[in-house]
Amino acid sequence: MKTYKKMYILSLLSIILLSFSNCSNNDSNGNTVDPDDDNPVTDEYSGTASVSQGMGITTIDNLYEPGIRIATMGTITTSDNTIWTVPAEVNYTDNSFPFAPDLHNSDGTSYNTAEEALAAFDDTNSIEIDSDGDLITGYIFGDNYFELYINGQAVGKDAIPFTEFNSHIVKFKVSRPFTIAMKLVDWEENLGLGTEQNGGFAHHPGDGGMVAVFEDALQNTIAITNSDWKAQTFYTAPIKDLNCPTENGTIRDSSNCNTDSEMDGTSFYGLHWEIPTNWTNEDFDDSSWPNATTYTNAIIGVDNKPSYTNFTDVFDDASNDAQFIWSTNVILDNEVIVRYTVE
Ligand SMILES: [Ca+2]
Ligand SMILES: [Ca+2]
Ligand SMILES: [Ca+2]
Ligand SMILES: [Ca+2]
Repeated sequence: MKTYKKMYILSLLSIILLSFSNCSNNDSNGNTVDPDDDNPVTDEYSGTASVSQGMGITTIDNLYEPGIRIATMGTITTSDNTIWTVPAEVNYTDNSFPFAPDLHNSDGTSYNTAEEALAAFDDTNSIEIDSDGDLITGYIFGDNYFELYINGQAVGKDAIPFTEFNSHIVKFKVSRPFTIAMKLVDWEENLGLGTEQNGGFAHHPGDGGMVAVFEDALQNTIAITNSDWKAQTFYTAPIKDLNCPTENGTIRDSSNCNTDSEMDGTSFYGLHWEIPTNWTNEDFDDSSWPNATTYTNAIIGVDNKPSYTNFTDVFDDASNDAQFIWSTNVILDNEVIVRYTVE
């Protein structure tokens, strides 16, 4: 996690001030109260995450000016005094991390078919991992943002962090077996709250979802997203009641948590877990991670999105039907790592 020194000192100061203001053992009616009752985190939450409450602080106003929704970024301090980047730490502004070429991008290049995109692919955009490897093509649609690594090497990032919805085609040269590792982000308008304005509500919890197909040079499908992939969440919000999330081994389960839209999200909580440093590598041990949960096209809601529907021959191929995947909660889990090794 990134530390912003200035902000850290400021938040420390505000925590000190807050603790002073909490020193009074009398509530507004003059009754003596147990100071622990003021700390819902220690009183209610029993999981392994760091817990934030309320809105984060904006550090980047908008990552992507042409976007329909504003792709803001920021930080939030959790009750254990750690600072987290929200919605996720990403490499969007890092020029050394390549943008994935467009499959369909309303602000860039849009192809009508996968075949057309493949024929037009500029091979200088192909990423070499192994010089004597196989040439692999990947088709990816992510709601809202992804970063793709193959064997720990950065291969492509999503051109549009939030909206409009877009899709990508990537090519890379690698020897099999190889490991696909992706950071997936369901972006948010209200930092740390996991919400966006939608359907007349100021705080609507948006959803995620990612589908991908990988083919060899002969256009044989060698990998599709499905429940054989691993998926783990590292940021879950909004949480309205700290009693609702549960954990069973590595499963971070928020399926009991309320997902209704609200007008006021100022008291919402967020759950943050540290991402292991070597998560992109082929030798990272993901064996204890949960398998990915699959979601139908209807649940993700892609019917009206040409960045998906133009390419259903790839994404919905009857003999190799790629599934939308995410962690166990496609609404509340907002930063998810998925991994899969292609034999
Ligand atoms: Ca995107
Ligand atoms: Ca969400
Ligand atoms: Ca979304
Ligand atoms: Ca499909």
